[in-house]
Amino acid sequence: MATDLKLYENGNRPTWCPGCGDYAVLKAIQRALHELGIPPEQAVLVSGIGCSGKISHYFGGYGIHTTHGRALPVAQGIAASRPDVTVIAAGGDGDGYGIGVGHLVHAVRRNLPVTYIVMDNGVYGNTKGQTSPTSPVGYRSSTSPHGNADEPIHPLRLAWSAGAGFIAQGFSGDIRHLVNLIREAITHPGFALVNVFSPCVVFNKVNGYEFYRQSVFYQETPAESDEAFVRLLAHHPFPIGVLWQRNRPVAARVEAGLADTRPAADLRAWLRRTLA
Ligand SMILES: Cc1ncc(C[n+]2csc(CCOP(=O)(O)OP(=O)(O)O)c2C)c(N)n1
Ligand code: SF4
Repeated sequence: MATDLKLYENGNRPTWCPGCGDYAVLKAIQRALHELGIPPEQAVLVSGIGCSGKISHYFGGYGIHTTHGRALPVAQGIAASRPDVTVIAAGGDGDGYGIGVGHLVHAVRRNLPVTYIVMDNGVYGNTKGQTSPTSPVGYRSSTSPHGNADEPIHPLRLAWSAGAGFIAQGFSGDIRHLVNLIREAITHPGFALVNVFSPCVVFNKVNGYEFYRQSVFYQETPAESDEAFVRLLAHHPFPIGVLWQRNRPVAARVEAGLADTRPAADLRAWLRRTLA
């Protein structure tokens, strides 16, 4: 391993509530990069808005905190122009499967090398626990006081139907497993979705650690056929692991060598000249 694990931290102390699942996701990203020997200065963490979106504040490499639902457009821009950099995008279920869901579908189709980690807690944690796109039917909150009547988004099915090459699911209650998933996602040559059950211990009293401990099972190998994948997702309890993996051509721009590989210093000089 090339560098000290401490270098993947930046000294900022997370403001997440004690016990929030997002701590485990941050740790897993740091460890995965460290184990892969990717130094922090070769990695960027792009995040959306929400409690989960704060993750980029705590990362020792490059970080960009974007606007709500917009982590993926920014991450894809970086991936298209700097193929030498490891690009990770991260956010919540509201961010990625609500306001940003259109970007998810197109990022999957475009297949640029971005690892997208969604901290799925089934609520809008940051705005005090409203019903989110992955809240179950019947879920009660200030925005669905009589119980949620909307069918939840199934993110893995959605990504798969758009042609995803890599789909994994993890749980904040098992960091070692999550590190392995993120390592595999980063090394996958194309877009990779990692949905993480990451409990909000303050607002979601239904889908917490205990619920997921009882509700997940370890799937050791990706599904071998479309039918097997569909069967896997219909399963309750929920599978965690790499559930789907196919190599698809990465976006033409990168593959054709058209991506901009000039060193950052040249780019800065070019920007200064252009803006002068
Ligand atoms: C355009 C826009 N609309 C609404 C908001 C208010 N807002 C901030 S965070 C958030 C929801 C976050 O939920 P989620 O993505 O699930 O993240 P969590 O806080 O649960 O990690 C909303 C609606 C905003 N910041 N910007
Ligand atoms: S409100 Fe929920 S999601 Fe936000 S930091 Fe606290 S536990 Fe985590």
